[in-house]
Amino acid sequence: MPTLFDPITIGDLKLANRIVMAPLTRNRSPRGVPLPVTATYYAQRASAGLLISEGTAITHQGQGYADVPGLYTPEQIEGWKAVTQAVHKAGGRIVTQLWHVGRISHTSLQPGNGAPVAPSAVKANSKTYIINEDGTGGFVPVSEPRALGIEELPGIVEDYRKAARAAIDAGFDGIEVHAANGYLIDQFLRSGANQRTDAYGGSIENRARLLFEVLDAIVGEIGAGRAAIRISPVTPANDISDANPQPLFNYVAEKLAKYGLAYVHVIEGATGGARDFQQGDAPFDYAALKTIYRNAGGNGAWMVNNGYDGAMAEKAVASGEADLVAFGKAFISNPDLVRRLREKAPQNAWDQSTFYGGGEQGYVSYPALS
Ligand code: 8OZ
Repeated sequence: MPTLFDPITIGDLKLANRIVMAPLTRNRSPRGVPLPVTATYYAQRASAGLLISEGTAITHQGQGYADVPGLYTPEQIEGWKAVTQAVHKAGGRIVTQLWHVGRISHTSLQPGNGAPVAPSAVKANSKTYIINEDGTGGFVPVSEPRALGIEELPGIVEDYRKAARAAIDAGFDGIEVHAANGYLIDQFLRSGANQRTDAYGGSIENRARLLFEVLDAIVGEIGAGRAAIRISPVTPANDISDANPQPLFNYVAEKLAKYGLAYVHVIEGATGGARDFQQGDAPFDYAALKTIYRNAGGNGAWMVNNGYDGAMAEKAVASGEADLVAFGKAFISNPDLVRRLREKAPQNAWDQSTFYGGGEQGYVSYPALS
């Protein structure tokens, strides 16, 4: 019976254990450039089997929040090099999460202060975080998006390919495509945000087309063993919805099987909220999703996330339900979470007020066990 603390090989990566730091937005990268303190932050957490970076914009157009990092300028790539070197020196592994927010953005964050882009010109009932000219930050409603022209989509696929290459140049061990939480790829996937009538809208196959074009490009560029994906079949995050998510994600899982990705990362339920959250007529069947993936030949690691504590995680791995478990907020406040889980030691509480933006407090200030 495998335990949470056993090593595992996933794709091209050898991990020391099955505990993963989930991607966590921290808004501490002015101009999209990770600071030296960001290297400290990730290196402090390097005992995780795998670190997944915070969502990292593939282009300026993909930016949706103030001070989130990018991978599209030389300065950003240099900034990340210091991070990946620090993590590797500490014995860890780190992949980056490639992010295009689509409609979850604000004109002030976009090139030329233009409208954010989306599958359709449907505004989300959602907010984003911006920093005003006087330096104060705050949440504001997202801006009205414009629908992407079909002729623009190859450019977006190309942006993902370039960002995957930039990630490898920056020293990352691989990439995770952010196809979750109501951002661009999820906006194409799920019917609530996609009203297109061309080859990218309507049928399940059409709505999933952009995702698979992106994966084809990335896998062609860096290989499947360093590529992965994150999905969230029923989350309502960022006002996203689908009337019938099970067949949609069953299709996605079956098609993912042939890629040979390092892992498939599934957010179960509402991101950061109820695990039994439901969209459509029936509870989502995650076990069925995994079975479809395995039966279709999918051999990537199955990573689960959302509200796991140590006991749940141990059970998920021991039973074979999951190969890897990703922890979010607990990793913000416990740099040595792996040790605390192993020793069943008490955990530091997190301070929500320092999640987004700010300096070292609440970032690199949480103590490890002595
Ligand atoms: C919280 C704040 C900003 C962004 C996600 C990237 O939900 C995010 C995110 C979360 O995936």
